[in-house]
Amino acid sequence: MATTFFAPQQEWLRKAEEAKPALHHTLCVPVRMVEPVQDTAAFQGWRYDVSSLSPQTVYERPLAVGQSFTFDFGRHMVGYLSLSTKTLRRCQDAPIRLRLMMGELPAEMNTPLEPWTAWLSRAWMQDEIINIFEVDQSITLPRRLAGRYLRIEVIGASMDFDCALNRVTFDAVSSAGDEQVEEPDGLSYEEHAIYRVGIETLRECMQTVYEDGPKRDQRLWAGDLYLESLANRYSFRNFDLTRRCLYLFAGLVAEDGTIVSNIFERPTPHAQDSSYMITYSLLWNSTLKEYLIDTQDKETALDLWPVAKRQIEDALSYLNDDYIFDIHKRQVWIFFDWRDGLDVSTPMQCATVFALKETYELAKMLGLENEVKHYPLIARKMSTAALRFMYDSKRGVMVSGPNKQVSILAQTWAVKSGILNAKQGAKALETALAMPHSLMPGTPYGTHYLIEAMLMCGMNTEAKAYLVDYWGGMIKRGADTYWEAYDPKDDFLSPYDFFPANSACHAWSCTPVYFMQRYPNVFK
Ligand code: RAM
Repeated sequence: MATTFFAPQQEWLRKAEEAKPALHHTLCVPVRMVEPVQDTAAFQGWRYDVSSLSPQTVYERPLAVGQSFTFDFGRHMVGYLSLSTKTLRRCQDAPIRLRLMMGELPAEMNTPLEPWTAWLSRAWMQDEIINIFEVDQSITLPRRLAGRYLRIEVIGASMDFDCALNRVTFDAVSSAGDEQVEEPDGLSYEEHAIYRVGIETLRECMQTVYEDGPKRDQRLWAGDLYLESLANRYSFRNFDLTRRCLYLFAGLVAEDGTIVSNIFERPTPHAQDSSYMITYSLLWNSTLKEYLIDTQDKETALDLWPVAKRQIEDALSYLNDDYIFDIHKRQVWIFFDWRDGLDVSTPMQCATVFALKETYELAKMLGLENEVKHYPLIARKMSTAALRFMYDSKRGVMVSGPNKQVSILAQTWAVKSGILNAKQGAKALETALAMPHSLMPGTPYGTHYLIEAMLMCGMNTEAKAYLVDYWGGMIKRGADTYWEAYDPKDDFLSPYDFFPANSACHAWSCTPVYFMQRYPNVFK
């Protein structure tokens, strides 16, 4: 049997299994038929217009080669598609061949996918060809799908008989179910929409783990988990799901005890090979701390405490004699955002300080601070080093790397870690935001930390305006759920080199839910 770093890993996996939630099912049917329209003014160049057909009229039409129908279910769904067919004339003498495509956004549905230029698998796209040998039956596609739109094209049919689609249904699943959550008071119409879309995003991503994106990658990432669990606190309050995810990561640590960045549940829970990413390993500690705050479940936190300590020990092994996190010491993935060209050295220095403080807090809550009494001193020395080597005091901004890059994320993590105080932080954020060449985040994940930093620095009006503009911008461009990547200046931004591969329902983007509930005085 493979050796494990922590003796109770099997036990932890068992506890994770015990906490697996049941899925709630909702039967959905198409609400209208739509027609694609190419439109340079629309997001990514495509929009849907309401068709003159209704689903009912489509169900009465004989299927003929060349027909194409697009059903709009009126909401984002995650689950299983069923369709049934019925004979209209004579009897079936040949199979019917259909090309199906399910998708989240109009452009994803209508942009030619070949040649496939993304560096992720083409198979994430939700198109299938099916052959129906038995009309008058219902079939359910085995693949779990995510999206709002379904296109059915008829690519093979016999002239000797007529049949029609009979009914198209979708069994939508989520562990959050249809449960309605309380909304904050006093929101404007626009803010209300921003909040609702955040809730829908989280609901769709809450399956038997907190998934990152139900279309793609359909798995549990530690960084996404951190933000999802914060939004869950203020909405569904399903803390068993958080506990399950914490245990899954603990049960599946790498050979050296580090938390892996992502986990698959099926066929049995396992980690992606060599998926070590130190920023996410450290955020796992924060997730555990926040879980303890939410639940007071000391038993779980004590059980997992050695894992948290191990993450800090690992991070400290990168420090050089100047108390600088040396990003070149070992091969390591340091992720803060998908923006190309982001220098991660300063954000990483700050993220380590943040993790030291968070883990120390956790220790205090567990009465174990004696075990980690050296943490505060290391955090102080690292903070001093950061201010000495990474802070441009003249301009009042954090800089990163040999080219002294000014990025928004270097400022936000300096604020989050407390390396910059509120006054310095406000100055750094304002300066960096005003600089034409400072690097902006390219995802709602990175933007989350910007909003958080603004709020920590008392930039309440700016934080609110930024949030409303950024997340509201997605809604104006047609979002039912928030997207994985979004840059108001670049509709085609894709971390994967081809925008249809982007996920349009992405957990890490749901955090307006968190902000609007956590800061009621700002958002009202
Ligand atoms: C994307 C995932 C996930 C994120 C990682 C770093 O591929 O969808 O959301 O955590 O990147």
